[in-house]
Amino acid sequence: MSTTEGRSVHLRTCPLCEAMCGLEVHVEDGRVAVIRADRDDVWSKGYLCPKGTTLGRLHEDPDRLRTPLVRDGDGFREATWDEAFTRCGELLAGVVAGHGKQAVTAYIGNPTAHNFSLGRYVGLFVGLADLPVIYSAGTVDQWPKNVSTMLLYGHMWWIPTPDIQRTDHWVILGGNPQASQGSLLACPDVLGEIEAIRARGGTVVVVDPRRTGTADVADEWVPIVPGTDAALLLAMVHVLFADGLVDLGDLADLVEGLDDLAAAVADWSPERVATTCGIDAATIRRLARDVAAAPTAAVYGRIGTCNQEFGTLASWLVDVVNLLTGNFDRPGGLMFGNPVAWGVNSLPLPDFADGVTFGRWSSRVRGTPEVLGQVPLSCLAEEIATPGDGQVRALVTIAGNPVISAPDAGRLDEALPRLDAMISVDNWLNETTRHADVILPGLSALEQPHFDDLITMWAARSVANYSPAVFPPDDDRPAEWEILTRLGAMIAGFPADDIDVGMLDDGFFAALCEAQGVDPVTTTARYGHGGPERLLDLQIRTGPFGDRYGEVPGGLTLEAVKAAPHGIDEGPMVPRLRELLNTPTGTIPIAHPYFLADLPRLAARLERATTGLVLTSRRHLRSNNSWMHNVEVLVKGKDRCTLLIHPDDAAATGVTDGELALVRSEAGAVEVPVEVSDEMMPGVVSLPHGWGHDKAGTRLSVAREHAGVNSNLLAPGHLTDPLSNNAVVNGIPVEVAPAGA
Ligand SMILES: Nc1nc2c(c(=O)[nH]1)N[C@H]1C(S)=C(S)[C@@H](COP(=O)(O)OP(=O)(O)OC[C@H]3O[C@@H](n4cnc5c(=O)[nH]c(N)nc54)[C@H](O)[C@@H]3O)O[C@H]1N2
Ligand SMILES: Nc1nc2c(c(=O)[nH]1)N[C@H]1C(S)=C(S)[C@@H](COP(=O)(O)OP(=O)(O)OC[C@H]3O[C@@H](n4cnc5c(=O)[nH]c(N)nc54)[C@H](O)[C@@H]3O)O[C@H]1N2
Ligand code: SF4
Ligand SMILES: [Mo]
Repeated sequence: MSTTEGRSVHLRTCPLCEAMCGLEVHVEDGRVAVIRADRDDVWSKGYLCPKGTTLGRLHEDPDRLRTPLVRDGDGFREATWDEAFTRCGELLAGVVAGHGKQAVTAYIGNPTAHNFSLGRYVGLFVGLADLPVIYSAGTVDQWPKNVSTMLLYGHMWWIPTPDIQRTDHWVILGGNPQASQGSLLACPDVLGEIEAIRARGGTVVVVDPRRTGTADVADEWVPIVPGTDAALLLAMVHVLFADGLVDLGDLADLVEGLDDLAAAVADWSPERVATTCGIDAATIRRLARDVAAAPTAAVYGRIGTCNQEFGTLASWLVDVVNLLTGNFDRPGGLMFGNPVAWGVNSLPLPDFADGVTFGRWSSRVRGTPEVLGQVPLSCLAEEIATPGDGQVRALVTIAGNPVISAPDAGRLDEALPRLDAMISVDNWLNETTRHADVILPGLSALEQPHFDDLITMWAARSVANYSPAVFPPDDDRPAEWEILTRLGAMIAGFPADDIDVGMLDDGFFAALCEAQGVDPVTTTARYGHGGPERLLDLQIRTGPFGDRYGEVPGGLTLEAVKAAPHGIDEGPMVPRLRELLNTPTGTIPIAHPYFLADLPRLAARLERATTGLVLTSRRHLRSNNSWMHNVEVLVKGKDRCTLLIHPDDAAATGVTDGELALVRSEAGAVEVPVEVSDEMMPGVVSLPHGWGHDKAGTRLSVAREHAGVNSNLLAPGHLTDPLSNNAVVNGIPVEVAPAGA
């Protein structure tokens, strides 16, 4: 921090997305005066987006909760922390005593991955609570990638990422970094990297039903019928084999099942899939040949390839194309990140030590077999609403807004009031938390330190950047790690007024020390404090660049990182496959039977005619899922919650630009303004997700004025990718008509 003339400047990593931009927070008279980019940040070098400049507004938002709220009739009253925790204890103990732990569940939302306390301690919550079933935003996001990564490399979170800073050819399927800033791909200024790829003679191709802002700066846009990426990729693999372009490079000894793969793709010619994908066979051949011919290439699939009917096949095949063309685990291809501070997620997964078994249990109502410990998020509503043994009666939401983000959102909204107990760890009274009995708010981003760990598992470089808190918390409010520890302990059966958070935290820390091969007793004795900061020091010191508590002279410590306020850069990604590979065979089963068994389902898709319109999702640079629409500067101006539709489809359905359309699916209907644009391919319409802020009983004064509609009212909950249990929110059949017609 530097101080001049009453203004202090605090350096800070933006926690909002994977770009992890370095910011300068200028504070005057105890308030944020302005937020600018930190040009000297070793990672982002002066890059930022409009959201990063609003951290002060989020902090100062009068609607942001600073005190626990406890239900009082139809509304809420402010409560002390003691009161709130006591109430949580009563509620949870009541349900556990009456119905057992099977009646309790939790939902873990997206900001958990971006929050200093939550990200490090949600594991302790889950461990203590030991709930039979939990839900997360993962099954509306990247679960297919977790499955393919688990089966191919033996760990669900070591997801390979495109090395875009060194590649010559980047193929993007179902990702729009112009809006999202990159996902499962941490790199600041992705559009700048696209420019750089092209400037060094490389090419960038975007495969997407929409001509996105990313496609606008790429060399080529290839429109694709939603949900058919797996067919496209299979045909590309077919071409690689047929043309003799398969070259595993240095990984030949590690890849197992090549002949099975060749046999499986033999009848997946480009001609066979062309009509289904809406891409002609010659283009498919060229796409495959270009990947093989490029000096280095990275094929990358993101949420458009996951939140769809064949998410797992597509996620698997993305990696297959990279593997087959020698573009895996080498600079310029797909690589594994090398975080300075290992994350709790990156540790070996004891449940899967002997390989993966899916379907160890099934959901009660729908009978869906679990995948990697989760069933579809859309099951939650029916598990609450359907009476019987095992009915869910208590729910803890942690930084999540499933009433907006879950498919079949209307059913969940109707089910939540039936719960006997609902506790939300959340900073706003929003569409989900308005159903809670107790809301426990965390600190604002500026009131707590920050250091990313999970996201750096797929970061372009090994960077360490610690941000101290800018403002001290208002009072002696607990941090979220303490809240999670308490809630976990309550579910475990500890009396609410007799929970020793410090002791539980020490136990957690000791277990993590042991996992890292350092002595828990002497290591714990080094610290006079617990919590995430102690954990972070362990993460850094036992990480790849760490000092291992003195064993490695000159190695990194948290103290050393703190002494470098613009961050420390330990260089680009390095090959790590041989170190990380953790499958039971010690090889990559490229033709794993779990994937091959799904090919008949894809073949059946080829027989299904594509008729009518289908709905897809999109993001906008100025939104962040559902929760930043309460920031006036981000929502003012043009309405961004619109139905994008191609001019031909607008003409055919009779809808008009700027007028309301009625969009109807088997799950529900919404009325939304139309935006006619040839950026959509014909046959596909698009709505942003994260809107629909017109519910009664929320405290979101700005968002309410810019409510938009919830696209998940249209997403049928039964549509899932059966291999991963991931939701299908792209490619939903819809009808569009002028509203009121
Ligand atoms: N149709 C459709 N649906 C989708 C998607 C899509 O593309 N299309 N995308 C899906 C994806 S990828 C995701 S990740 C999910 C997101 O789904 P969710 O995680 O359920 O939704 P968010 O909107 O991120 O909600 C974040 C919640 O955390 C709270 N919050 C924000 N910051 C903090 C904090 O620091 N601490 C605490 N305790 N709470 C905080 C907010 O108030 C809000 O309630 O949505 C999914 N749903
Ligand atoms: N500004 C902003 N940034 C964010 C978020 C946000 O809400 N706002 N959310 C964050 C989160 S939680 C996530 S998970 C990431 C997601 O990051 P991205 O994956 O980049 O997400 P989107 O920007 O939604 O881009 C998805 C693209 O997939 C396309 N698509 C839809 N269906 C298909 C299909 O079947 N096939 C193909 N090939 N493409 C398809 C859509 O048209 C869209 O262009 O973004 C993160 N960053
Ligand atoms: S791109 Fe924007 S939201 Fe993402 S880290 Fe940078 S400033 Fe924050
Ligand atoms: Mo996400």
